[in-house]
Amino acid sequence: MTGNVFALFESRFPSDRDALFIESPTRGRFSYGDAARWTDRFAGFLTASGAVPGDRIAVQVDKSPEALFLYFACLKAGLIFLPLNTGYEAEEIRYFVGDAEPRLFVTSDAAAGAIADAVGQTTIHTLNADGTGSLVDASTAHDGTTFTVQAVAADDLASIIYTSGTTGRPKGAMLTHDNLASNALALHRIWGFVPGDVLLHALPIYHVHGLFVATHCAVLNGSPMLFLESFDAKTVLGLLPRATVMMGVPTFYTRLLNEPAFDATACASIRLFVSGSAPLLPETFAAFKARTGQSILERYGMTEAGMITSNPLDGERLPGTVGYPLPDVSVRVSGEDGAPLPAGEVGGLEVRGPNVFKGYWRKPEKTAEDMTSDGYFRTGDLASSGEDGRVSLVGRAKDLIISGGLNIYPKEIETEIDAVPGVGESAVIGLRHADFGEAVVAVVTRTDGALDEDRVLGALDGKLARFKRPKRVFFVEALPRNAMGKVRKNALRDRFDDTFG
Ligand code: MLC
Ligand code: AMP
Repeated sequence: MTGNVFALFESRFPSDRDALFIESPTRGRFSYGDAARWTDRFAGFLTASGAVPGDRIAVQVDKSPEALFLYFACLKAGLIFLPLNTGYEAEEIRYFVGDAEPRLFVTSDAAAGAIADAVGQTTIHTLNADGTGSLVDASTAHDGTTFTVQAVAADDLASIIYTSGTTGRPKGAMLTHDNLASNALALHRIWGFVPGDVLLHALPIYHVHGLFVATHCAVLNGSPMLFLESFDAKTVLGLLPRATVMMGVPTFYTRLLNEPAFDATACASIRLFVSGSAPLLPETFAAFKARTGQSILERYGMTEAGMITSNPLDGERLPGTVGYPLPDVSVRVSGEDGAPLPAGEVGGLEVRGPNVFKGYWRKPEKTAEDMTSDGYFRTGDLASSGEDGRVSLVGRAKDLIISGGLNIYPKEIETEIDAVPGVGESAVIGLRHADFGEAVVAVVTRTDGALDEDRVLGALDGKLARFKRPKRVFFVEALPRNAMGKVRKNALRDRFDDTFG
């Protein structure tokens, strides 16, 4: 019995291979048989090109059915899938390639020129959202061939996903086949997937939410996915009557609520709305319930540990809480001295279980720093746990902004801004934003009085993904500091609180 998670997936493909797997408004219909064929084609090609188990395949492409099949192919061939947000710019790519040393970098034809220098000597192939590209052409000879699942150990790596941090450069979180399998099986069970379920999939597939949580549930259920290239509220509204489950970040739900036509009738076929990746505001939960009669199920997770807790499918879904630990997952709340805290007290949330990653790629000291001696991972989230084990997140120990479900670490942006000529120093903060939940803002002191917002932002071009760019830059005489010399970001947040209304 192999530990390859793809063997589990394949065992759940419907026996009728004509059964629908993906329906895309732009790309049409792909059956489970199509998925199997493309997976074998890509796996055969990658292997014939010399890729061997353990090699990294970096993939920065727009969402498409073939992009998902490339992920499957990597799993099946024992290669390590390394997805990258399409927003990452050349300088960010240069770092990822240097750190991960992928055997192959897959990009789009449109982006290939801009990143060529950053990718260096690494072989490049292309895969475009319309299903064209050199990867497709080069793999033609493998179409229709059969590829046998590569035997791997359950704790061999299936994927590396980069996550940023409060200090230093992004770190590659190493996820094993068993991390993915155990989490997928748990979610499939606790969210009660049943024959006939149809998943509305509008998330990107370069982060754990869209790639693992959503896709794996559908595959384990042998279900179809209505697969959108990106989230568009009107398109989603049109497709909802054909779906039974939808997963999204809170921005999806606030945008749906902004659609006057969104009501109980529009989502009458949906049995489950799931939210995660960022806090779902209790007012959004309440507005959604008032409009549709449905309670959004909020769950909590992170790249390093997959899904950790979930509100119940059958019991009460409480706004402002993230529910109970998944089966086989244990969580605890610890004080600064590392001792577990009693129910109700706020401390650092720690997690242990088959979902917890193997460590940071080539960073054993960083991995050791974040693990306790008894095998718990320190999430960096602040939480309290109720008497019944229900978890509430109450803040973050890490200086992190979550904007539209994407994590942004201020330090990374401050470092770039501080290097701009004419800048004295900077502090990057997250401010309340009706659409993104939090929006990035930079507060800057200048040594050159002529420095303006455009020049600061222009200096970030090519260096930082655009979703990380401050939506505003404010200039101040001096940054407020506490007695220890630390910037008082709370004071800045209060001062600029009403920037976005
Ligand atoms: C896009 N932009 C953003 C942004 N997304 N800015 C801040 N925050 C975001 N999240 C910027 C773009 O750079 C662009 O700016 C402008 O907004 C319009 O871009 P767009 O592509 O048209 O945006 P839109 O389609 O509206 O995208 C917004 C979104 C998307 C919320 C639909 O970001 C999204 O799908 N988010 C989901 C992210 C996700 O999957 N998170 C899960 C991580 S896993 P400019 O300047 O270029 O014009 C995780 C673990 C867990 O957290 O628990 O799940
Ligand atoms: P990432 O590192 O991109 O995987 O993001 C993980 C982080 O997202 C977690 O550590 C939390 O801070 C945050 N997060 C995920 N789900 C939730 C949620 N339901 N509520 C609040 N924060 C969340």
